[in-house]
Amino acid sequence: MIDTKKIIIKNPATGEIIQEVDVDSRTNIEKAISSGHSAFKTWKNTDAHRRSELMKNWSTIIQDNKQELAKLMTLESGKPINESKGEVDYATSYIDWYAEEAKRVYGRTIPANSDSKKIIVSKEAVGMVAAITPWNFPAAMMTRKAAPALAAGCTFIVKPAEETPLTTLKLIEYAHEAGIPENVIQCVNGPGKEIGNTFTQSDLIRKITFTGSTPVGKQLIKDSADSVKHVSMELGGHAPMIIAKDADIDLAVEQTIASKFRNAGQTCICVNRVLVDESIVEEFSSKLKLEVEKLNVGNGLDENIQVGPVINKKGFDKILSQIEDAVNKGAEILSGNKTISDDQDGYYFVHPTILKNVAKNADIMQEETFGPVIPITTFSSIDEALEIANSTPFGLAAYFFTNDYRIGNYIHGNLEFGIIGWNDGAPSAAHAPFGGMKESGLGREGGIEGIEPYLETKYLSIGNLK
Ligand code: TXE
Repeated sequence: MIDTKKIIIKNPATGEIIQEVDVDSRTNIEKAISSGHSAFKTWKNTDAHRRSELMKNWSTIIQDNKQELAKLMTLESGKPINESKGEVDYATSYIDWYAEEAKRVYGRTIPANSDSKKIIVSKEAVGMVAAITPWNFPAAMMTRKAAPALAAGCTFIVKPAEETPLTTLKLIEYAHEAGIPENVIQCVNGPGKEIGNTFTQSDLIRKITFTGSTPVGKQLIKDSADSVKHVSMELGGHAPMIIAKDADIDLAVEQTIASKFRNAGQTCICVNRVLVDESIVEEFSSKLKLEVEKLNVGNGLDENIQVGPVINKKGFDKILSQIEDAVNKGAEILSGNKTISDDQDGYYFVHPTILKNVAKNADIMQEETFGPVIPITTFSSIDEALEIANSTPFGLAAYFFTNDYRIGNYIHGNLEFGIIGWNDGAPSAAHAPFGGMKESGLGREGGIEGIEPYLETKYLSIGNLK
């Protein structure tokens, strides 16, 4: 919730106010951009081994403060405390990975078409980078952008989501404590649209990196065109999970739960549509129901809770309207669909819900849910499953379960998605290139690919050597 000068951060599990954060004025933001820009030359020319060392210090300080940071994350985002601790590890894994990659930004030489010439290709930092991050992974979405940017030699400014700025502010504090100069990594706070406009309108910012909804991503791409900025976009997903008739059903049930209920289903790669071969749907659904009903819903500070609240009323209403629409179009509620809400700005719990016989034209089969709901539909052939899987504008993550190599190879080859899990519901890792096709985004974060979007290519032709 925002007034003109303060962002009020509330615990989504209780509705209680945790803290207020100042909204930065446009003048403040422009000053921050200008100081980040003036720091660029020095940071870019700081040798890669030194940058790497400072990043490692940053990672160590974050780990030293893991318990405190995890608690803060649970308070502002609602996610279960064990997931918050896992997210701290996940967040530092990006810093650790790119602290090493900083030392491996290689150029090359090209054989010239004359013996009196030499051509040398080098990679250089793109300049100052502005990041806009969401609330679902307050630590990892920030480090996944900051780490490759700093490793490449870019300076960095981030605007976290209004719901969860506290984790980011802590991470920035730790970065400065680690010795990364204050104007090399900065944070500004306030409403997305205004700050987004300030970023895109600034000629000093050379790259925008964003994780969030597809409509906002499209707007940022358009606005970045005026000064031809680099863009990286990690946008919405709508992951299908295909369960073939030979699949290990117990494994598929376990992985569906692990993928779907992490962060109460508010994850861009979590399973959104479960497509099951019609011959095994009864067995799969009844096993899934048994396991889903064991999950505990409640305040994430309690170690026994697996499903916390959803982030806010907007998210809560979207989930309930998708359930209602599916039921109106013929779906059966197999489990869940209970909510707890007292209509305050906080306290929004949706119980894990399974919907069976979901019509292919239901909203939940077309739009990202961002909530703990599993819609199940059936298919009678792998080609039909692929057609359903590829039938949305999204192309981030997809999953399938089969033990038949030929079927798996065929499914893999025909899915239009950037991240694919085969008998694996948790594919994400700092050392692998995370990102989507189609309207799910542009660019990759993680792996050796993840530093490329922060680098420019420059070539030098040396002539008249003889
Ligand atoms: O997203 P927004 P919201 C999806 C998910 C969710 C839906 C809406 O389906 O239900 O989006 O969530 C900033 N210019 N994802 O409303 O608005 C905003 O301040 C510049 C998937 O939270 O996109 C915040 O920092 N920035 C996604 C960030 O964008 C703007 C994660 C995300 O907010 C802006 C989050 C503007 N005009 C939501 N408007 C994923 N890929 O994981 C808002 N922002």
